[in-house]
Amino acid sequence: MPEDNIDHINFEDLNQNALSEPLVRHIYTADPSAHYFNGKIYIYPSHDVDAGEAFDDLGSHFAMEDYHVISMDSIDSEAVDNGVALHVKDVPWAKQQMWAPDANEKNGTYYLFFPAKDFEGIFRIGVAVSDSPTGPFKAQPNPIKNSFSIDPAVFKDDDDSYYMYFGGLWGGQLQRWQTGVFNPDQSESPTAFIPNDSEPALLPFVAKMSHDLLEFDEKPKEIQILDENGALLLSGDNDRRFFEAAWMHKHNGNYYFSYSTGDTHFICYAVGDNPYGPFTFKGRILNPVVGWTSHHSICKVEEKTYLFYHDSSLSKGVTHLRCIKKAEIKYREDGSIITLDPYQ
Ligand code: FUB
Repeated sequence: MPEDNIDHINFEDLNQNALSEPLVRHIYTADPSAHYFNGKIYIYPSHDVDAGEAFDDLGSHFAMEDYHVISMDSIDSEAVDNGVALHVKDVPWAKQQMWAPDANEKNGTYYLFFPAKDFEGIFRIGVAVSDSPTGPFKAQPNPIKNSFSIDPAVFKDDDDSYYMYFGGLWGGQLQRWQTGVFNPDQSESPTAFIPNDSEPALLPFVAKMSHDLLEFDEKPKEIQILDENGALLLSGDNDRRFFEAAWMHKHNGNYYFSYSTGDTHFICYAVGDNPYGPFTFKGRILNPVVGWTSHHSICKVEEKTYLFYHDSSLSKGVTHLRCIKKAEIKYREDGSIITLDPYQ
């Protein structure tokens, strides 16, 4: 149910039939990256605000300035806002647009990973550090070397290696990095440099993290997403190809790479046998929500697995004023995920 259809939505009916309720209502939140640390749930969302920027296809209206960490004692308990965890004014290299973050823990230290535009208007990914999962976080003076684009998701594998998955099209600038160097074209067209429909789709990236989690340990590698015949998904395969919002989780020893298809508004997944892929497309996790963007994380809490996602229901459909939600996801015997409908 993307943005252009909202005139037809009766929000009272929609909320009554919604799969789940907003987790918090006093601020707008989006892009929830959820983790289970020491028996509690911590959610690292974007903090949506209305900064008065006009809507455009490069996402200028997503003019967020800070992050708040939301915590929950258990999956059904109240979601608590722990206040400002990091503000853009305290990030030496960042100018604006604090987009979808993630976090992880190593040896009792917590790391917040976040994209923001630098003073040249280029999205980079930074790290900020705290001794508490709720912050406040102290930003490193510079972004991660060789980082680019948006939507970092940092996955800890069973052997204690950490990998960052990232990338996002259009306003996320992934299409500008095809030569390995930022293309400074000023056309401001979100689709400039997107391959033709019959060419392979642009791919997200993964990099193993250094031991201190502050840098990449290797040059980021492209992640292949293949169809059922082993061919790369094509750029025109809009219902299946990667757009943004990467996430990685494991189930029964397999690696599930999930992501948003952006302008077709699905959360999809592909499965592989190692953290680098290739991953074979398997299906949808979540059908379109109210609002243009769809973004998620997947977090195991005790024996169950939950999808954390967002929609724009709290603001009655305003694209950049979203609210985070959660719902249980279930797997079939063969490992496939049962698709969720956000409204019944
Ligand atoms: O929240 C800003 C951007 O919108 C995120 O980085 C994207 O994933 C989309 O949700």
